[in-house]
Amino acid sequence: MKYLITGGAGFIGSSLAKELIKNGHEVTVIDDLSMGKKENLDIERIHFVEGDIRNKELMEKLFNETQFDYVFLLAAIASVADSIQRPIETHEVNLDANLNILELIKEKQKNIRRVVFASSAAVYGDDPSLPKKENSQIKPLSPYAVDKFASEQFVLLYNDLYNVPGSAVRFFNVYGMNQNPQSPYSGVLSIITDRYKQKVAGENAIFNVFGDGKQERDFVFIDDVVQALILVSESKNSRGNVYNVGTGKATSLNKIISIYDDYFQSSLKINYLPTREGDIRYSYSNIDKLKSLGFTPKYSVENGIKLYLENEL
Ligand code: NAD
Ligand code: UD2
Repeated sequence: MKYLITGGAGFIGSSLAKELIKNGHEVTVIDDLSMGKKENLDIERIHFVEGDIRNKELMEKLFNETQFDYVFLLAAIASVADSIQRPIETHEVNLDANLNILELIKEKQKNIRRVVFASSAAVYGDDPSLPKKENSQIKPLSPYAVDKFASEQFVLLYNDLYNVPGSAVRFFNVYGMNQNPQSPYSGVLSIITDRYKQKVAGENAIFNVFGDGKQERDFVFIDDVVQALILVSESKNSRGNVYNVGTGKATSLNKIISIYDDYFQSSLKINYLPTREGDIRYSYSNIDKLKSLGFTPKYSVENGIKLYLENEL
């Protein structure tokens, strides 16, 4: 099968690409390398296009050249903070470019089997009802979340209106190998891992906890996310539907820190700072809908973190 992954040099996209190649498929990746890295990819076995999904000529050329079976839309400026600083620029990537791609697929990709869009638990905002179900209240609190919701709805609309087979997934807090820790808004586990790497290297590492560490998230391991993406793309019943992707379990940041301390048999220096503005206290998913497709998360946070650290250090 022929696959296109936008944003495929990033954390989740590169892990998906690896699995698809392992399964014998042909994979094309388009990425502008703003956050992703070429080193995340097996460049010999992938058709890599360095470019911006906003570039209409480039996208048209890509869809003229190849008839894809599956398209995964993962490219995004995946930072809430950045979207608040630069709503117009992030909107162009997080919504407009995806709409243009859908239009191109409608016109040029008549045999496409599925388009899968990567949305976010951010669409649920801070409404206190838990766990989050796909039909829970939508309360986006940032341009990022508004664009994620609009893009996923466009994918579902193109499914219903124009017969472009589409599905969407709402990721909770994904962690694992190749997650970039560079920004203060990178996933918290990539930042903790980075601090431990510093400590192991003999540097004076300090990890900042925003708040009391009792905030809880649904941390889902990358291999489970890849499993979910492939399942959603291949299932007949998932057409026209949106799915939470998480574990269905909540873990506090303090518990995460203790799992790392146990693994390393030593404690990281913690600096407790005020709660981050707009931080959500508790978030976790209900994944019954995804389970109905045959999904079972294989990794507890303990097992996922262990595998992550074994690979990363
Ligand atoms: P990531 O930043 O590692 O990957 C996104 C990729 O998109 C990067 O490689 C980046 O270089 C690329 N990109 C950005 N702008 C581009 C552009 N204009 N043209 C081409 N490529 C561009 O992030 P990720 O964690 O792998 O996330 C993948 C998707 O899942 C994103 O859409 C993100 O919003 C969504 N998501 C991730 C999480 C998570 O926990 N990691 C949670 C919710 C949703
Ligand atoms: C996630 C998404 C975000 C948005 C949001 C919507 C990621 C990386 N972020 O933010 O894009 O979808 O959900 O709800 O997936 N923390 C620290 N120290 C640090 C970094 C983080 O204490 O150095 C805290 C942070 O304040 C938060 C928790 O750790 O309470 C998780 O932070 P995060 O940025 O990994 O994820 P989250 O859920 O805030």
